[in-house]
Amino acid sequence: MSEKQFKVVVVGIAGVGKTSLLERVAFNNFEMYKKPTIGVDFFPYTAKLPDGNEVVMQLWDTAGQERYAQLNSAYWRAADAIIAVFDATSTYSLESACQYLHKIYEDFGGSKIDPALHPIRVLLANKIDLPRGESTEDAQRDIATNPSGTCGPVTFYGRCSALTGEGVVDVFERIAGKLLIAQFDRKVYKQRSEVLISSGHLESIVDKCSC
Ligand SMILES: Nc1nc2c(ncn2[C@@H]2O[C@H](COP(=O)(O)OP(=O)(O)OP(=O)(O)O)[C@@H](O)[C@H]2O)c(=O)[nH]1
Ligand SMILES: [Mg+2]
Repeated sequence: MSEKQFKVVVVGIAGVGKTSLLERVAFNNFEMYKKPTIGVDFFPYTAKLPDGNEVVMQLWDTAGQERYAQLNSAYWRAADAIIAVFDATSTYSLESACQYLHKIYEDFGGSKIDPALHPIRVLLANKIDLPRGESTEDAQRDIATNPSGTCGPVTFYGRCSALTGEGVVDVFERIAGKLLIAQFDRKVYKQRSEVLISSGHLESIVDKCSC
């Protein structure tokens, strides 16, 4: 079992199915009529990987309604992973999910920061049980073939249905695996920085910097 409880924040506009997704993965439950989330809710979840590893997560369910949008940036601070959810039948929700991912990437320091220090970023289509219009399919195909193009760097693109459960556990297992790898990368990054600092190398870089 992982020593750390990983913080996983779920974002996306209202009605894309964030709460439904988390209720499906945490409790294997689905309700057709749900109240909008107010503020933030938490769901505990432990992913069990095929190799026997268990990864403990705290899933943060944010409110998609516009009036809560300002609050969200406080929630994703110190997140280990971000899931930006969209409704597979809505191109608008896909564009919004990409905007969230882009903003979060910039908030964490964008390309100025070592990739090891960024959270895992997942773009996730929900409601794949519903039929999609042609333009939505085209937009999703474009994103799927190059998700990093419009959303900033994306760790992976997933598809699921909270209603049927299709793809849900897979997505969280995949995130769990990536979290373990990211934890290892961060340790390596920290050790490398410590070696550079103790050898005086970092100070000499800072000395030469005109910034
Ligand atoms: N067909 C279908 N409907 C879904 C699915 N997931 C959620 N829904 C429905 O979509 C509606 C909104 O779901 P919520 O989970 O409340 O959406 P949300 O993103 O949490 O919304 P906010 O809390 O307002 O941000 C509900 O009526 C759900 O039953 C899905 O995979 N398929
Ligand atoms: Mg909700």
